[in-house]
Amino acid sequence: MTNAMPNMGSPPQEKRPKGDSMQNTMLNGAPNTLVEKIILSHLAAGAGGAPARGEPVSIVIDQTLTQDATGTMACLQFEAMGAERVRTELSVSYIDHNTLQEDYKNQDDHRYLQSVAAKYGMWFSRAGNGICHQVHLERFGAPGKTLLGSDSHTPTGGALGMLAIGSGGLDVACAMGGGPFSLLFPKIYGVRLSGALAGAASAKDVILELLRRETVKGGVDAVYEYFGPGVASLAVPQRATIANMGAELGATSSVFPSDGLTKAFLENRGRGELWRELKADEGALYDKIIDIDLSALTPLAACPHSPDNVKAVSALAGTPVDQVVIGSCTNSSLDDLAAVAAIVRGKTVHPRVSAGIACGSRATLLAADKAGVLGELIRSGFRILESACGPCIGMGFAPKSGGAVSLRTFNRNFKGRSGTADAGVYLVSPETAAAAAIAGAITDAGELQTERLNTLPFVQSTVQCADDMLLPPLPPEAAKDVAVERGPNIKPCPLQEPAPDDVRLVILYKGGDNITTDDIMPAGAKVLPLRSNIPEIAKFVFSSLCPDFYQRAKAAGGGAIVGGSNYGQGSSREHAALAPMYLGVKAVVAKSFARIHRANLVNCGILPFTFVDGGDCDALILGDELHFQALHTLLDDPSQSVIDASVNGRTIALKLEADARDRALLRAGGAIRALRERNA
Ligand code: MIC
Ligand code: SF4
Repeated sequence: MTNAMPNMGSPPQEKRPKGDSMQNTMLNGAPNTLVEKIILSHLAAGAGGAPARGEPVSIVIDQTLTQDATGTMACLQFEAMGAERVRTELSVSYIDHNTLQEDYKNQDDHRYLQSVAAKYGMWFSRAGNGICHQVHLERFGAPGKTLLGSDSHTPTGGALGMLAIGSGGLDVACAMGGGPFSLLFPKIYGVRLSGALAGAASAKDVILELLRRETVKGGVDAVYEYFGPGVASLAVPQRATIANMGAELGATSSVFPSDGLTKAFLENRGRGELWRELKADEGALYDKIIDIDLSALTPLAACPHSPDNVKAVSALAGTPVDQVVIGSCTNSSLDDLAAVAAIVRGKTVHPRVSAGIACGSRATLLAADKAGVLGELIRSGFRILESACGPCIGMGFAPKSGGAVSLRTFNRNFKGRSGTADAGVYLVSPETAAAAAIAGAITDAGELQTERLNTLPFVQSTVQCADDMLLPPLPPEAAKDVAVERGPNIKPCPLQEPAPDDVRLVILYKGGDNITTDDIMPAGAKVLPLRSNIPEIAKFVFSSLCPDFYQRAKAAGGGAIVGGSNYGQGSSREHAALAPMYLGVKAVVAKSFARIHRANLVNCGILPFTFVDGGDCDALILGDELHFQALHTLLDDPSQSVIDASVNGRTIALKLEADARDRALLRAGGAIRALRERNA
């Protein structure tokens, strides 16, 4: 046990795993963490006895969210399941990613999604209303609920004490149909906060500090649960910044207790009746405890090209800056905008800097208008971009060429994601971004004298009008007459073949550690409009890392991919599995996988192998042929997890860590085929 500190008035303990694997903890009757409480209160029917950490568990999903870039596939899959109406307490379809509308494609997707929402009983958040996570937090999030979203930053909702998890669209489609969500019972890492933020340190610096310590793979199959006296010094929007960017740790989710500040947040938005107090039990066990003294934090920046490449802003001071963008789903509260306004008041954006605001919600923009914040930002020279994802995924506002330095309050800085291949993106707090916008160089905002604004009254007075762009579900009688609108770019979701027994797979691509889903299936203004058309978007698989991947895959009639550790980190985009599947990829062999991407591979019937004892990765080279025999025996026998593959006369042992459900999906050729088989 670590030196125990009060956990909201009670001592938590660090659970020390014995041996190399995690100890199974019987949950019922023992003191529980908040995460355990939410999971236990949502166990799906037939889930059996008390689940143990590290073992598969199925939970009931109360709420779902989809966004347009992943939502069209999710809705096509939902339609294919034949349900008449969503069966969740609440499902919301957001339009926020593909809003550039360079031609008909994006708008066709919007109309398709709007008509599906009307037909099947979902809420619909119109383009311009804001980014799914920010709007969901403000308008729908509720303590103690489960939320599954087809976007990796769904855990933003953890700021309200809900268990909010990102997944592929197919898993969300199943949850919309009333199905449970299956996951590994996560490890639970306690983050004990003490002190209070001081000077120019911001909530963003809390999560950057955690990324510095834990890295982008530190949280795989874990949930970070926050507790300790420092929690009470962080308002819900600050907690949301931290929970949002927990996705960059690779975590399943991040969860804060629901306390008096949660109550105030909900009451200020006219939703006070949803509040309930939630916290961990005295003596709850954590797999490890991480201590952060908020008062010791100083401004930090995640340097190019990874969110865990964190340095002190003071060490980067003086670096010339070409672009500053504020907003995204990470830093879009009125407090964030007010902090920027306080710094830029009476000043003008430096001539070298192109500055923009991509605010995550229209409600925040309206409140910022009332508070006089928006006017201050416009006056100082910030360009007000649409309330949407925009620059965060290269949908406009790309930096200049020649190694531009872009400071963003966003959550991802993968190479090329900004739309400019050689730009270097630094992830920083709104305060650090604002200081750089004025100075034209990275600057410690602590050196500037600023006065904060009390934003609360402006939030309260804008709640009502912010609902105008949300369309509520239609009643069933009206819904049944709705015709679904399908534009010509919306193509059916392709299917994988059932698993072969004996197969030879050419290695089409070999990458290193931390390959992102942006690497596998890039986003950006050119590619994103093709999200509803797998045959077309497949032409862009690995297009920045391996420009001839498509031709290679076509010529070989499919094959395998080899990667290092944390393969598929980053987004939830199913397209990073669907498009390779369409090109005939049947296996990915990696040192380890990111959680959501691994689940997406299985849903697409792509075998996710790891190396036994981490070995043999170096032995595999591009163009090698992996010969698998008796794959059916591997998939049908739950006691078997290792298979020998022959490669150019050698044999390498590969591991398939898969539970019964995964094996069934892989055998059938993916989740849709498995579902069809079951229904037949
Ligand atoms: C992202 O931030 O990478 C995205 C774009 O929001 C993705 C979803 C997508 O690719 O559509 C995510 O985070 O899951
Ligand atoms: Fe949108 Fe960026 Fe947030 Fe993804 S990370 S949801 S692209 S704002």
